[in-house]
Amino acid sequence: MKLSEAIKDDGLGETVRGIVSAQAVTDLHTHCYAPAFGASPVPGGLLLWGIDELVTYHYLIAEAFRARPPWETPYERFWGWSKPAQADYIWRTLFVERTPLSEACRGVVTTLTRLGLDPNEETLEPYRRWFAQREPDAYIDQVMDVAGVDLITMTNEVFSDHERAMWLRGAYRTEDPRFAAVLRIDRLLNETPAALALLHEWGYATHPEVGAGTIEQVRRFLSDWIDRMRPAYIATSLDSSFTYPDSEHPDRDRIIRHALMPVLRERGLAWALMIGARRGVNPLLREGGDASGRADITAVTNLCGAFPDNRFLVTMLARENQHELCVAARKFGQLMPFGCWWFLNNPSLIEEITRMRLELLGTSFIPQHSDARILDQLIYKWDHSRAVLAKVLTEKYADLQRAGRKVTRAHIERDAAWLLRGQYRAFVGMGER
Ligand code: FIX
Ligand code: ZN
Repeated sequence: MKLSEAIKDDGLGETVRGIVSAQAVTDLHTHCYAPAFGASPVPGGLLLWGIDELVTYHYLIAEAFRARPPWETPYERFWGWSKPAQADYIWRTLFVERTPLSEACRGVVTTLTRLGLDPNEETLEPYRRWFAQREPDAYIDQVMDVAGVDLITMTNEVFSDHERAMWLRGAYRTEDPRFAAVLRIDRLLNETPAALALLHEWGYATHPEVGAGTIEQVRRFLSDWIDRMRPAYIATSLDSSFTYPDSEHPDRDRIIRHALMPVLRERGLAWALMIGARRGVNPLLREGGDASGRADITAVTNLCGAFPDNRFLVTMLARENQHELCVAARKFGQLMPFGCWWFLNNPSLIEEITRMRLELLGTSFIPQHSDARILDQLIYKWDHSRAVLAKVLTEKYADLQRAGRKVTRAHIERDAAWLLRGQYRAFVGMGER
């Protein structure tokens, strides 16, 4: 087919699917780590990979407690088991005794299949034997190749003692070109007094009363960690009650206004706000115990209005916030909606949200991030999201052709490259690596 030739409607779906599948993705948000941070099953290894990690993903733990409620399998009993024992239990409960229909279950199936394994085994032993033959560093290349991911953005928790110590001792001094760092500062904004006390311990002369001196120290802390991590952006997840301006949390308000915003602006970095998690609704489920809540979009529009020279990457967890986030983005060019986060990362919701974003924003948004916690999940998260993106794009191209505009292969390639890779890189000012 010639580049300039419009694609006939009957071949459109296949062409779009082919292009979207072949397009390399730059993944904006994951919890995957470079191997320099250590890898599972070595204790303390931050890079999680392999069958036992895949099957004990917190989404699946929560689902296992629905299949067998806590009066059948008490939480303490489950947490007392080793990781392989937990994985065996989840496999039996969700994949053998029941049909693995949920998105998280299907994800394990897709991942195994795309790795060339048969996902119909009764036990995990055959998979364990296969994974035992992999070595994490080379396996990262294999997973990135199968998933079609060219860069994995990490989430680097400066308030985790374990991770912070690794950065301080230079475990990651030689940057891994497959990964980008992100300075994640949840505690500073969500538990400000405790975070300021920690900063004090770490040599920053903060004071519990947030005055000019403390603001100066917080700026120094942020700058030091920007220098150390060289992050693609700074990130925070915020409760659904987040507001700005914030008279209920004056210290948080002051830190955002006088420390975070100026430092980000000076360093040319975006702030990623992940809004709408309600943490610890069921602490007995540990990582799986967080829920979602509807947030107030005026926090986002007020930030954009107050800081016109700052850039904001925003994802919101509640389905109810998606339309107003698109509307807000139409008002502020410095606001970039991204991803279908967590409980929205399901085909039906990705489809709805992506369609709405295309209709309201054209291609000026970042349709998805994987949020992979376990390396292998990159495979299914992107496989499933690409399929939905291709479906929605096909529908939109067909509408456009019906309206009289020719759509060529080159147009589709340009759009896919921008949506899956270019937009994120351009927004955060990431050069070609
Ligand atoms: O805060 C976050 O980055 C969330 O994505 C995670 O903490 C959450 O547990 C998750 O895995 C969602 O997909
Ligand atoms: Zn995340």
